[in-house]
Amino acid sequence: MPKRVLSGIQPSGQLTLGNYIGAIQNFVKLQETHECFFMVVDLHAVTVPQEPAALREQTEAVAALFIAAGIDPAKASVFAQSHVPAHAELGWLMTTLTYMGELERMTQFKDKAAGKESVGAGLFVYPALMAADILVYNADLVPVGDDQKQHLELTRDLAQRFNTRFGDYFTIPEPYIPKIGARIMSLDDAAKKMSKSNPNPASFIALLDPPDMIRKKISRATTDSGREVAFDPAGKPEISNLMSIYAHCAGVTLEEIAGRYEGQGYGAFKKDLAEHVVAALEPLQARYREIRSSGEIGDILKRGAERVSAIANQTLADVKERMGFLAPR
Ligand code: AQP
Repeated sequence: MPKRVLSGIQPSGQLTLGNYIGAIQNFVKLQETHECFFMVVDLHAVTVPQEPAALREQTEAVAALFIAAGIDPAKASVFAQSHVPAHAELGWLMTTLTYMGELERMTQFKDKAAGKESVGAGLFVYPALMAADILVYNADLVPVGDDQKQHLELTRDLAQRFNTRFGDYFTIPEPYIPKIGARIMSLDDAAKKMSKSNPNPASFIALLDPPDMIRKKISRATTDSGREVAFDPAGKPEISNLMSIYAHCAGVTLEEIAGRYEGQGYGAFKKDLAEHVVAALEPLQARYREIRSSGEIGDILKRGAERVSAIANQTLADVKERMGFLAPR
């Protein structure tokens, strides 16, 4: 039996190069060897306020970007989280197994709540819903960027907790994190990860940014002092981040990049980097436009939800039985 893979992306803004390198590129690879489930996690997106029209548009856009990036709906199930109600119900059950202290320790919550006057309770409990997303399919492997590692640890703890209390049932999922590019940083501040919900659009490269905008954003990206193109995340975080992006988009190693720009300074490096990013994204953007204009996304999502629902509903029924819920007649 091939191992089962589950992952998701929030339709909370325009997908970035960080989402692509940290997550989607691995989705595309894994579909060749694993049973894959990739979802647009719309229930997570509403943990921060969303305009209804924008949420609908972004949900379709994320699904279309999955396909444009190379996910084949004949190989992998692509669906919207809210189309499979078992996620929300198991999410509640997982919330009841989660301790406040565990949620309070989540760095993503702390980052997103920082400086806000009022923060929705959904943002606080979201890791329990994420645990349900994974456990409802008994997934073996979860391809994510580095920022999701802590949430995955919680998922593993919750699965173990459930198994201890109610008898062995859940598979304990493993993270699958890229070696380079697991955390692509902001273009304006290498201390922060690149994020689609960052209000400053110059901080990220969106997968659908036009070529000239990509060139402009990269030429204005912050760089460390000095002029040597060298990979040193502690000493040269900005250049190291740009080098990781270069390595992914051009398909070369960090050593090759350092060798290529020896003695040339940052200018030539950034100029070439922009062209590699543009070249990597152009075919994806062309496919995206085709898919959106074909109007296929609704059907792809419908078929995906139909395929995965039987598994999710069975897990939910098993879990409820183990927890002592009376079965409906
Ligand atoms: N900067 C990043 N580098 C590498 N991987 C990243 N991911 C996100 N940012 C980077 C990975 O992309 C997947 C989708 O993430 P998500 O949409 O569920 O939410 P997120 O992790 O919170 O990503 P964003 O872009 O920062 O979204 P917002 O701004 O809405 O919170 C995950 O696998 C994540 O690790």
